[in-house]
Amino acid sequence: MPAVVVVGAQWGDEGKGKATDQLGSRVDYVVKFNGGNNAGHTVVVGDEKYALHLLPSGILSPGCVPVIGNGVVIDLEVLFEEIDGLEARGMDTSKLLVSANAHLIPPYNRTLDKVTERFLGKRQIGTTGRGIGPTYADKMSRVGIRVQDLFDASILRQKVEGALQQKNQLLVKVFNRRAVDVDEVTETLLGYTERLRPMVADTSLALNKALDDGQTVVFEAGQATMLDVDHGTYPFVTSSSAVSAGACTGSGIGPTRIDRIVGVVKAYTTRVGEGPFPTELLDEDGEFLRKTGGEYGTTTGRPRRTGWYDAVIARYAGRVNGLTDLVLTKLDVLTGLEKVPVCVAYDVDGVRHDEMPPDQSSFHHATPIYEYLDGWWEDISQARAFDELPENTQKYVLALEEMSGTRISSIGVGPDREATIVRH
Ligand code: 2SA
Ligand code: GDP
Ligand code: MG
Repeated sequence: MPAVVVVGAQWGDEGKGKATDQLGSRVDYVVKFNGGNNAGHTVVVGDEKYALHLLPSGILSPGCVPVIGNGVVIDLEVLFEEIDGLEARGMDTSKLLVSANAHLIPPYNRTLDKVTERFLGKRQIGTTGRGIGPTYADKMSRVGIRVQDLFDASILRQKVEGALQQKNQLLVKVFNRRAVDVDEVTETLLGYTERLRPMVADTSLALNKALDDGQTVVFEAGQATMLDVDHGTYPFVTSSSAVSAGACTGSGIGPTRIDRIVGVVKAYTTRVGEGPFPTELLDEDGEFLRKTGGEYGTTTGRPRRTGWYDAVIARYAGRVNGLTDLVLTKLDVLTGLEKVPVCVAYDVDGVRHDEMPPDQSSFHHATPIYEYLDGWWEDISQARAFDELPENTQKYVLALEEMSGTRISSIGVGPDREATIVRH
């Protein structure tokens, strides 16, 4: 399996971190290709729990080279905090490679993210407040600051000055804030240069060479299909390419190099932040899923919105990502329900939609059409083979597979690395 992409098939937090980590022992490189420290991946190894934000999950596997690709936006303060935190727990972070083309999140973009959300009031997106949107906007507007700019102080200063020309107007005149000082920002960023220098590499070249040599590379998406800036529920999305194609633009490999595209999907659905969510549960079933599934943001601690499995979304994710297989996670969370509803289609103003409606306002009005599957009561967390699962659990998995249109290759029955059933 030389090049594998792992993407979220819903609205994030499907367990991509665990899915990537599990491939870890057989993997030479793990690449983060989009997003920044808005992401939160929790990986449980024995009694230890690791929350990763900027570092790819491969950092937890000895021998694996973690890579931050050009498509990522980096908050250097957070990067070094995360590195220090892992080193203090005895993890080796010395192999980390960082693309010279990745963009930096300057402190003023964190401020802009937060004040813009406040300004939007009821129309807010519910961002993580980490400066992600403003930094990708700067990249597209060609006023972004890149990793390589740190190595020329006068260029860096010019770029910060250029970016602040517009932003200070906005901060002072619209948001009633004080102007940001060019020298202060430049000095703060330069303060990280020497620590970052040894990690900076031509990551596109390194990854292509690794693939040429037959090594295994896993590309790990942050966020998910329904949060993708093109294919998600725009404008309630993140600002990067979270679908499989983003692995190419965000790391500098061509599409022909990819062998396998794994979609990670929860046995139910969650979403953090604002935006439409047809199967959302605002009752005690929703609370049951949140409590039993521990559905609170890994980065911000926000309670996640919860709902039943949505097969329309899974089929859509299969299509826009070109999924080869699905990893189904958190099946254990559904134990103890009499019936488990699964959304098979939507009703939009009296019309049945088997596929994702092409326009956003229909999706806002979509109500789920459910099929009700039989539940199970047995503890499944110790099962390690498909036929060790209760009959109704097996039927649930097979029904999801059929409705979602993609083969389920692995099933998560607990947070731990070992709590997994691999299907051959
Ligand atoms: P942003 O900050 O600009 O990317 O926010 C835009 C939308 O994207 C959503 N988003 C996420 N949704 C789920 N999980 C994410 N990561 C963290 C986690 C979230 C947390 O793993 O738990 O801790 O709150 C993530 N990152 C971004 C966000 O909610 C907005 O809807
Ligand atoms: P990611 O952003 O997709 O990596 O997912 P997160 O780490 O934000 O959220 C997934 C959560 O579910 C984490 O706390 C994982 O430890 C946990 N998890 C992953 N797989 C399973 C599973 O099969 N069962 C249970 N109970 N928890 C799981
Ligand atoms: Mg997460």
